[in-house]
Amino acid sequence: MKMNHYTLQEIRSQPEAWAEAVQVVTLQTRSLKKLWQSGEINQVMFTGCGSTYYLSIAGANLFQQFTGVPAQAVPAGELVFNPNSTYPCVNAHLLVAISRSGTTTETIQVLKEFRELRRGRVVVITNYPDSPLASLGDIVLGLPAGQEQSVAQTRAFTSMYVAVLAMTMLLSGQEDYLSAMDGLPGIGERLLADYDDLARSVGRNLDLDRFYFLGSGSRYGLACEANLKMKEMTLTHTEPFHFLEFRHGPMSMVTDTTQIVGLLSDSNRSHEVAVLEEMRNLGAHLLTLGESGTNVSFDSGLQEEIRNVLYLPVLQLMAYYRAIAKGLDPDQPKNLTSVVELDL
Ligand code: F1P
Repeated sequence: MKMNHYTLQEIRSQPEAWAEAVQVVTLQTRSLKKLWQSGEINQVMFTGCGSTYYLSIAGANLFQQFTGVPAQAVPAGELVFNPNSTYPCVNAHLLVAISRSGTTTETIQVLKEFRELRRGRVVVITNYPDSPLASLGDIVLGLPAGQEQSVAQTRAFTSMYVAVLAMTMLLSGQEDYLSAMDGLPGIGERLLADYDDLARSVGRNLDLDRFYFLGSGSRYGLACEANLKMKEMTLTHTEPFHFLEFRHGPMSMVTDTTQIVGLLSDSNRSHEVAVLEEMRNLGAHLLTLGESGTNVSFDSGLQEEIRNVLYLPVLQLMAYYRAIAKGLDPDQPKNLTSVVELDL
């Protein structure tokens, strides 16, 4: 079995792309601040497709938390085909369009219509700064170090996520948090080395037949992304939930072949752990990630929201190892292409 998959190289090299993302945003400080202060922006929309829609969920949550401006994430396809029920009724928007390729048809269509209707200003975040989508942005955060060969997003996703995080810290005036982000790549590299064995042992346990990823607040979008990695790379039934939501029905699915992955916060740790303990009593296998006292402990010393990207590398590795254990090719997931281009 081929072991030098692109996917493994991309997962392991992603911390380098995080450093580029912080630098790219920092270099665009003036233009980002000028756009943000250019006029009363009273609604921020994040959009993308698949992984980049989940990134939008994570980004919108953080952006509203730190700037106080209402922010929401909508799949690009919904903005194209259901604009009246998705665009808020105000027009002073900032649209943040996120796309690894910069060629996804729905996302490009959103920007074309957004500009035609003069709904507001646009920031494009992409790994291909010369892409068609990038040409439609007022500001482009181009992240070429996040480019990848494999279909399922890993390095690309986290490079764009770090750019969203850095932009959020910049526009909310948290320059100290922005400079603290320089520590992320080194911590990411340590986690990838320290927890490779754990990721491999969970990934190789083929008795597990369903995975649930639990995350709340700014971690929910990341739980969605980890869920998608597991689907795309390993063809396993997986679902993401907000922690407390899991009790309201989905817990009926818990068996002794169920893996529950908890993206634990500090701020709501006790309520989140209570859910996990109940599921352990139903027979579920647990894997917890967080700053400390967890199976995967970051020990980062960083402020809670700055370290969210650290939840992903070990979970990406786990999906990779499960794909290998199942005899699948993680570089080329079944039924998928790296970009969806449509004739709209
Ligand atoms: C969007 C996307 C990915 C998905 C798959 C197909 O691509 O839907 O999120 O995982 O790779 O393409 P992009 O707009 O981010 O390039």
